Amino acid sequence: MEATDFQKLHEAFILKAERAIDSLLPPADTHPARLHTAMRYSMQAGGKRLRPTLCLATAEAFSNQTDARYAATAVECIHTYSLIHDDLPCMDNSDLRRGRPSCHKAFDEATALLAGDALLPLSFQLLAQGYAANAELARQLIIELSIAAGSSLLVGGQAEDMQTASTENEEHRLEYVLQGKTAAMIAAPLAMGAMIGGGSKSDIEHCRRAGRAAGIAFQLVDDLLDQSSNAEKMGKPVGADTHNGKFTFVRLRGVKATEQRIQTLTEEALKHLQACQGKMDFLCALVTNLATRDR
Ligand code: GRG
Repeated sequence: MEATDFQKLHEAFILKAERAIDSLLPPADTHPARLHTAMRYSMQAGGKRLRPTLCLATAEAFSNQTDARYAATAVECIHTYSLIHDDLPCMDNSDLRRGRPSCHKAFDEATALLAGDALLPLSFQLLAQGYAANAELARQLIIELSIAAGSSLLVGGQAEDMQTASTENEEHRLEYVLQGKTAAMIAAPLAMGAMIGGGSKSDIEHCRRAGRAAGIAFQLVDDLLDQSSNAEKMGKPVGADTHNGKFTFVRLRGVKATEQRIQTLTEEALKHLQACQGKMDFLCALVTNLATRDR
């Protein structure tokens, strides 16, 4: 796919995601207004919109008959709740997110905690209501997202990452954290998009696997950028991993091995996408671009 075509499509997906978020979130002035304002503050702070883009683009790659916007927004709700909670003083204690004060800095800790809490059920409400006309689809989407966001993946990965570093089983622990904290929430929108687009069982599984591989690659790129980029470009503090003594793949194996693994994982993701029956050009270009991103 030509770079300019990719760019145009990418921007269109981001715009579609932004519009869906705006229309599906409770209005800021609905009581309790401070809570709803905080939810919108974090949801509408920009960000790459990678997860909703993956969901919208995958659904379209198979068919555009069913509206993927509910699922795209649901995934971004979970992602944003996890960022809000991760920034809290009891977790990463980070003051900057998506280029502006993190939710608890702009509001207060209790409001940030509750804004994250409220985004979580909103996500499942969107799936249950948005796909009510196809109860089996709604059921599958809810299972996919709840597993990805649950105690064995997103929350489990975060819990493992919060444990004090030890030298025992470091590689094993690191893989668990990578799968849970990052890859799960990248695999889910791909699998969900394939479900919405009516992909076969095999398509859905290939998309899920592509997401897992691309998700780990995404995190490894993030780890490299944490060492080499700056806060202005990233919209969040950099150097935090080193500062917090976090075990990352880069710290464990070095830059060269990390770059090599990013390439291998990207090839694996592409292989899975190319094995699908849909029109996968945009998704392949997106996965390739993620490996070379600089923010
Ligand atoms: C609190 C349950 C709970 C989980 C927190 C998301 C998270 C888990 C922690 C944030 C720190 C981190 C490095 C997470 C790994 C996933 C990741 C790279 C998130 C940032 O995703 P981007 O770069 O963010 O896509 P934007 O803001 O662009 O959407």
